[in-house]
Amino acid sequence: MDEKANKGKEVKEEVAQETPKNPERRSLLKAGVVLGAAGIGGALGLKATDIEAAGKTGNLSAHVGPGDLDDYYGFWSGGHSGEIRIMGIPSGRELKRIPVFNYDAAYGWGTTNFSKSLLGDKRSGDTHHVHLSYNDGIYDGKYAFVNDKAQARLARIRLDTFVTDTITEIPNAQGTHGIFPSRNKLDAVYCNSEFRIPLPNDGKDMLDPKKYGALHTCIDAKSMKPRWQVLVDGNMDLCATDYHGKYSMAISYNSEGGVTLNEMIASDRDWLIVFNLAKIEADIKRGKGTTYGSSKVKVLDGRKGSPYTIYIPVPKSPHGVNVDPTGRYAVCAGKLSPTVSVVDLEKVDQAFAGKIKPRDCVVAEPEVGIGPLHTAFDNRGNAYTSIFIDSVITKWNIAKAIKGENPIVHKIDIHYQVGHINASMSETKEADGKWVISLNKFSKDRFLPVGPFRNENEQLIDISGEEMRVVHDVATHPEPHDAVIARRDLFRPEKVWNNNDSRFDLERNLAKKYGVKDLMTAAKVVRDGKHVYVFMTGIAPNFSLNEFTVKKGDTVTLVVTNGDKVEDLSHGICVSHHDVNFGVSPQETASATFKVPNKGVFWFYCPWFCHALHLEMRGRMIVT
Ligand code: CUK
Ligand code: CUA
Repeated sequence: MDEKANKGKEVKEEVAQETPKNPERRSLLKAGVVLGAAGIGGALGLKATDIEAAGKTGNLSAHVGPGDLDDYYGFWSGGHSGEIRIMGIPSGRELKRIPVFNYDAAYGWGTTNFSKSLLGDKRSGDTHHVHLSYNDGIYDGKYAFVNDKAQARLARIRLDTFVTDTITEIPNAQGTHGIFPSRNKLDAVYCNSEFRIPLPNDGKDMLDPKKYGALHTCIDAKSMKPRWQVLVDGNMDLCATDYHGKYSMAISYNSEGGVTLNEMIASDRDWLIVFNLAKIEADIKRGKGTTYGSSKVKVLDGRKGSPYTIYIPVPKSPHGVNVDPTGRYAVCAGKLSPTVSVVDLEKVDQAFAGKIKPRDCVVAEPEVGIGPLHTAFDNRGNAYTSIFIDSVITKWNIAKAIKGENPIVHKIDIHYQVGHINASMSETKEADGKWVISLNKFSKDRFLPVGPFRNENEQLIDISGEEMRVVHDVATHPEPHDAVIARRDLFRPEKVWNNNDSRFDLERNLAKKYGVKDLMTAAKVVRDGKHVYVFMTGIAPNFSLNEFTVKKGDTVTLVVTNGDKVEDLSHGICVSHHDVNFGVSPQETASATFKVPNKGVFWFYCPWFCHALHLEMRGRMIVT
């Protein structure tokens, strides 16, 4: 490996020198990103284009006819939009955008008092990883979780109503990136902080990166409160859990602890860190651990040599870690090494007990292509690894890799530069081997050009046969980071809100305080000093109030309930010139609070086309 690594360095320099002055996009990308990867291990000698059609391809169709429903829900990370998106698979139809860390006028996310209570004054996020809650290795249909890398937060989305219900700030963390929930039951969500920072980050030790640290955080999946944190070496990237609640795992690069690019990629090997959850929980229960700054969350020291962790060496600046549907193997993608490392989780206990070396848990390390990032699985013992630099997906057989045979089954070109990949039900024990989605970072020539900021491309791949087959290009908004494809029968979304839902507690309390008996029929204006509370109901095509009067300089809280019980009949309210606009779906209540700085007449209106007389569904706010 040493020799290869040195060779890698030479090639890196060569590549840098060879970068042309006006490089074509693809070559620029290769030169810029390949860095240490190009030379290590050399070329595989097997190009996608060289592969002869050796077997049968599947014959699944992405066509979902008018009126027909998709077989799967897709849960898509919205990347730097800060939202998540719900897709129909295999059609690729975008069904819904769920605002999470972002502002969204359609739903009034960032406007309503409920959403503001979660967001504070932040309006942006960077979502990377969406995962669903599990019971016994299968999605339980209750929640989705998503990280915000930008501001170190974790959000929970309810899947009865497909709305964000909690956002948790992770203490002592920056760049919260990989997350993964427990797979045995609804228990915890493990979150990796990628960036090493001074602990506490209060102005001390800023120029001494050796003292920086990164924490692996356990968030309770029910309360969404942090339970504990563990300090580690390196920068954590992707996260995974086993199927039994014994381990969480973190890929860790920059074992060097460097702060510049060259420092960060100096070592041949970094790690898969495995956390011994029982040991950690037991010591936390005993009151062990320290705290940093104002956070009360206990932190255990899990750096190398601690009883809480083992550090399994894997090459090189690794990126993804994915556990196969049998639960036995964790596959670590090499990124700057053309290999994937197969870790046998059944050996991990022996490594914790000191009976074998951590590296002995690695049972195979096949070469799969230049720049491997993430791996998905079918139900026939095959793995599918996304290869960023080669722009291919490599299908390889896990058992063959372990036996030391050539494991490569097929490679397929994708367009272009795939990041994440996932397969239908891949992260459950019911992986079904039907579809792979390739989430590509570049679309280049695949769609009509739309200016310098292009859409990106996702390709749906039929994996039901021996060979893969691209069946569909789906243009997507930047940036598709990760996605989960889950069978539709696992979800039972509500059609109408339950008007007793705890989500409306704030509005219900206001109603109680100001003598409004029933929000479903409310029509009341109450003044409390300089604050005016306006309660109204929308039932198509009317608001229960045609007008209300306030005074210049007042603060207004507008509580609006959709009194209709008819499925699909949304209303909303938009107050002209006051930056207030939010929707309410059937039996939902929401509120917004705003200032009225100027005298005048301001029409409020329903912005959702709810009725033939929708345009007439409006009234006046009179400011005297
Ligand atoms: S990371 Cu985006 S390609 Cu944030 Cu999951 Cu690998
Ligand atoms: Cu109600 Cu339009």
